[in-house]
Amino acid sequence: MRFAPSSIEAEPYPFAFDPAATALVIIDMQHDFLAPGGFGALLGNDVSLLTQVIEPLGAVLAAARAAEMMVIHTREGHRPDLADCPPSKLARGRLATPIGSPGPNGRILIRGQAGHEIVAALAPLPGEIVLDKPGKGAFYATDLELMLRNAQITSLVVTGVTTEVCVHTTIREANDRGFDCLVPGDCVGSYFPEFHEVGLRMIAAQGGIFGWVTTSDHLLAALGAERPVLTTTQGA
Ligand code: TIU
Repeated sequence: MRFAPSSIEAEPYPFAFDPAATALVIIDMQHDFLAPGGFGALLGNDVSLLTQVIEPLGAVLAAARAAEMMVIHTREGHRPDLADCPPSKLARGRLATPIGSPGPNGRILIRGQAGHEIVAALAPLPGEIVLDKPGKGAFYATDLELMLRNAQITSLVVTGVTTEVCVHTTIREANDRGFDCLVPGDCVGSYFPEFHEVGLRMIAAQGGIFGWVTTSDHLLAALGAERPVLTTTQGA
């Protein structure tokens, strides 16, 4: 069901939301960033900090699907021969197990490997766009802008991981291309809580220099959806 345009409570001021002209972009919710043994973990990060994004983002994804919004899932990763991996990216971090090395989830950050897949709770449906990207930004070396323009999309709801890396880079790229970006803060996550918080503030500061920040609850309300009540089975 299509929803009429509405206004969403946000920082720095209400966001003019038209679901028909807005795409939900889900950045890199892959095992390589969320599971032990992946790229994120090998960089020295605590991956458990990211899993809290899955539940609110799952509710937003369900509501966006019900509202027939365009949905785009991105994945960061490289060709098996690493032809699309800059030598600088391969060398960065002086990792003992660099991109392409075998790991518990297959070769690290390589397309087609288990670690490269999107977590099951947010798995793409047939008809949804899955965009493989070699960089941090979703516009760099991809056909994202072409697909958005063809679909007459003017605004993006940007979600996923990590707040200050791939989410921020994508928002900055989108902003310079003239797209309005709305970020539900609980639907993005970082290995660094302080970077997450400042990353969100940087988006909405200076009159919304990069975009708007809201919550999944405000976004769900605009989509006529409610957060599912989580029930626990005690004593079972
Ligand atoms: N390391 C880190 O925070 N992020 C990435 O390398 N990629 C994404 O953010 N997807």
